[in-house]
Parts: sequence; structure tokens; C-alpha cells
Amino acid sequence: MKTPSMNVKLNQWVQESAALCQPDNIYWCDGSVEEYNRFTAQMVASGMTIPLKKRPNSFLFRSDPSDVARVEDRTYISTPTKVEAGPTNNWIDPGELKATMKGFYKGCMRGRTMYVIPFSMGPVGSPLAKIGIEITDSLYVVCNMHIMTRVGTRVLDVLGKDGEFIPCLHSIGAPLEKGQKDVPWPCAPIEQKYISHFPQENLIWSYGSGYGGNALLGKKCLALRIASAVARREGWMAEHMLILRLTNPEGRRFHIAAAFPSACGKTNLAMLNPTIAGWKAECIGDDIAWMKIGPDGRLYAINPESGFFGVAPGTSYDSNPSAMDSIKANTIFTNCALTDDGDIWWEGFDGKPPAHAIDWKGKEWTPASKAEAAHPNARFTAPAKQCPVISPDWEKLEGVPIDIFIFGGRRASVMPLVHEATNWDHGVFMGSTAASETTAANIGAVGNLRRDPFAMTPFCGYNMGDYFKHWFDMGDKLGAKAPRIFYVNWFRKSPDGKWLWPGYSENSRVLKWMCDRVSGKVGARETPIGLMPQEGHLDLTGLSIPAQDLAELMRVDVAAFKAEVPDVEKHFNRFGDRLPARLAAQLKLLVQRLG
Ligand code: OXD
Ligand code: MN
Repeated sequence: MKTPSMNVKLNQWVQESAALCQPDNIYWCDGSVEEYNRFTAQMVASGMTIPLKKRPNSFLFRSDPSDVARVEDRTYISTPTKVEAGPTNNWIDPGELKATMKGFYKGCMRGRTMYVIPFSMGPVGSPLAKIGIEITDSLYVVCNMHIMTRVGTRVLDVLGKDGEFIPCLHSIGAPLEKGQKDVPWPCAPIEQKYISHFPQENLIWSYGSGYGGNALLGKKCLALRIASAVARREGWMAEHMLILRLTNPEGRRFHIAAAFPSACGKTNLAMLNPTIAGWKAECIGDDIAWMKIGPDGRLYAINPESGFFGVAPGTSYDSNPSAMDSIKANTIFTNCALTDDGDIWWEGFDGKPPAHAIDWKGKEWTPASKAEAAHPNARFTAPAKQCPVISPDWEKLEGVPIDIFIFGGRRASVMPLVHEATNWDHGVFMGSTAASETTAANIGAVGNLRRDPFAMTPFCGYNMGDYFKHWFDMGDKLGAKAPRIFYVNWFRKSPDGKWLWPGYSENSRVLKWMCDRVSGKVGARETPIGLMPQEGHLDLTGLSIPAQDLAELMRVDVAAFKAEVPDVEKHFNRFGDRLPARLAAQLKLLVQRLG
């Protein structure tokens, strides 16, 4: 196929990649509906996917059981020196890593087609948008990219002859020899998987995995790891944050950007359905925010993605009706169970479990089965425009002005429901010490406590000590126009293991308190860890939370905070002389306040 691109660098890179990977064909994606339909039909015909009778234009994929989540152990930030990648990233010298990976890439697309996907992260034409080109040998990736990013020829038009793009080379690492039969989910063994980033060159190389963030390179690789490094150089922010708009009964709008580690309810919060009278919520994004200071000195955010790659288990009309409405049609499902009537199912779905289904491994399943029907990291890929509460302004080129930042994580104890930073430095301290119990979104043990600063541990494309400094620099630039910073924990449990807070839509009550703080409607009480709601200011109308549960939710467990200080010190010490003195000063202040 003739190249539709006039971009000299791009054409050269495609030729070089083809010479290395040796595909049978090269195909340039145009991003059209016709193209999507043709590719899904092709995958149905080859047995790679199953069309769902119950959901129009929707498909179920089952991955190889070894390829079910992001592989953080195999993810590299390959800067010229190790210290530039910092202590939270895996590092291999760029020369060495490229040599190893070239060995794998050599001939890796034999027997397959190489697809070239021009895509824009951010609305095409937005001053915040960036162009990427993904080369892949996976049609699953092509179709997911159609949903998650803006793919197409108009991206090549914007790129023109000499525009800049971020090259993203991906291969599943499973060449097909002549006559060899393909499998439904080809991929390479774990020790051959590499998800590599070269931030100095704005370059991404991914090999061996076909799953999610390992393979849809616009998302975690470009929009977070590479973009965070670019953002630092250019003075903006790329964050692992949902974006939502809340409008109060008087019509005042508040824009909230919230960072939580994977699988802590970000998609649910992004599509919140407020339970408080007169408040309205709109979703702008559920995973990533790119933010830049606007002409008025405020911080403006766009969602660089155009779809949701959401965790399926636990999603239901009870927990997130807007997500359920978003996935009625035109959705790709991965590693969900298949019901006998041709629908998907997962643990936590509405209603009774089906009497019989086919599980994510393709095996017979009944409620008596020991194994889960859906993999805990099963996903849906759905167009954002299908979300019933998507904001009419979600594609606004200049973005929306952020009033509030929220950090948080999953903590069964210690962290109260909500507290507010007393100033920017304190807020950066809160973000930098955020911790959460691990979930199934990443391969590894589930339920361990890990420090996950700004929910960026797996996604920061440079030394996290420098990233903390970047937060201080941004705060200095924003001054009085900086968003206010809060910390939440929806997951606190009673000593006997009961959730203390109902969560989901009821989280709107906590957001209301934050908005009231921003608009100066309510004061706050000072505690050693920050500002907290005064008696009666958290709107609990219509909720019946026992007084002792509320007291526990709001309790500042001074002893527990004190007991965690050594862990925070240990966490900070990892950054050595890259730790900003302003963070060490905040820890000292906290220790003093705890007494
Ligand atoms: C995600 C993640 O998929 O954070 O968004 O793992
Ligand atoms: Mn995420």
C-alpha cells in the first residue's frame, strides 16, 4: 500500500520498521467506520473474537492467560543514565535495551500485516494535543486504538510534511511461519515482553504483549510516561487523573481532577451520579489529564483519550449506571465471561449470576465453579461519546479550568474519609506520600500496601524526585490560582472488616464539601493532618450512617500516623538528593503537629 503520508520522517521510520520486522504487508489505517467494521469482521472470521448477540457491534476477546494486565516488571524508562529514570522505574541503558529489542523485532512480523495507526491524543487541533503513530501487528490493538484515540487521515493532514510525532513501535512478538496456524491471542512469553520508553527521544518500543496498557501505546506509554517527561520540559502536567465537572444548585461549575491508583474506582467517580439535591455531574475523562496554564493564569485540563478502558468486574447498574449505558453497543470486551444467550458477564454484574457461562479462559463455568468467570482485570473498551453523562465540553480545545485536585487510595485503616491540604506544599506532600493496597490491574501480589505518589508510580517517565519538584514549580507559577488539594479514602473499614462509607454516588457528598470549601461557604477544623469538615458540614441528608461509624471515618488516628512516619521517611530516602527540601520540611511539620 502506498504511503498516504507526506511526512518525510514518518515515511522513513515506517520503512525502517518494516525492514526490521519484515511484515508481509503494510497497511495505513484511515480511522473510518468502514475500516473498523472490516477488521472486526476479519477477526470474527478468523476466530480471534466472538460477536455478542446481545450488544450491537460488540465483541468479546479472550487473551492468553499469560497476558492479562500491565507488566510493570517488564516496563522500562530508558534514559541515558539510571538516575534520570529514578528509583521507581526499571532502567536499562538505551543502547543495550535497543540491541536486545532489535534482536526480538527482527522478523517478528513475518506472516503478518504491519498496521500504521496515525492518532491524536487530545482533540485534533487542540493546543494541548500530541500526535503519535503506532505501528502494530495486532488487529485487536488497531480496533482498540480506534476507540481510545482519534485515529485517521486527518491526523496525517495536521502532521503535514514536517510535523512532529511520537513513534510507538509495537509487536505481539509472534511471527507466523509459512503454513503455521494462528492462535486467538498470539503473544510472546513473559521473559520476552518489553514495554520500553526512551523519553529523551520521545520514543516507545513495546514487544511481546497484546494487552491494554502494554499494547495500546497512546494510553499509559504516550499520554503518561512520555508525556510526563515532555510536560516537565515544556512546563505543563500529564497526570493519572480523571476529570469531572460538578455544578451546584446556583449554577456554579467546579472542575475536579482526581488521582487514584488503578482499580480504585476512578471510572466510577468520573461518571458519578450525585445523590445530593440540585447538584449535577458531568464526565470529562476517567484516567488521564493533560493540564496547562491558560492565558488567565488558571490550570486548564483536557482528556487526551476518546474512550474508556475500564475494569469490568464490579461494574453494574448499581455501582456505575453510566458506564453500563456506555457499553450497550460498539464495545470491545476482553476477558469477560460469555453467557449462553450471547452476552457478557462478570463478577459484580447486576442480578443473579447466569446458571451457565463460558469463562474468560473459554471453559465451562457455573456458579459452583471455583474459578472466577471473568478475569479480575477484565476490561471494556467503549467510546467516551456513548457515556450518558459525558460533558458537552469534553472535547473543548482549550480544556476546562481545574478548581480541585484529589488524591487517594485504598486504605482499610489510618486515612480518614477526607482532609484538605492547608496550602500547596502540604498538598504536594499528601500526593507524594499517597499509598494504596494493590489490586489486580497490574501483575503482582494483591492487597499489599504500596506508596504510590500521585498514583503515578507506574507511569512517571523520569525521576520521581524531579517530578515532585515539578509539582512545586507548577504551584509557584499558579500562585493564588492553584487548585485546592484534598485527600480521600472511600475504603476505610471498621475493626471487624465492614466498609464504613457507602461510596459510589454517595461520594458526591464529599465532593460537595470540597466545592463549598472552594466557594468559601464552609469553614474547616484544623487537625494535625490537615483541614477536616466541621460537625454537620458533610451533607449526610438521607443517609443513615451510625454515629460511631461516622466518628471512625473522620477519626485522625494520631498513633497510626506516627507509626507510619518511618515508612514515609524510608519512601522519601529512596530519592536521595533529588527529594525536594520542601517535602522533607513538610514531613518535619507533620511530625511536629502529631506531637
Ligand atoms: C488503567 C490502569 O488501566 O491504571 O487505567 O491500570
Ligand atoms: Mn489508569
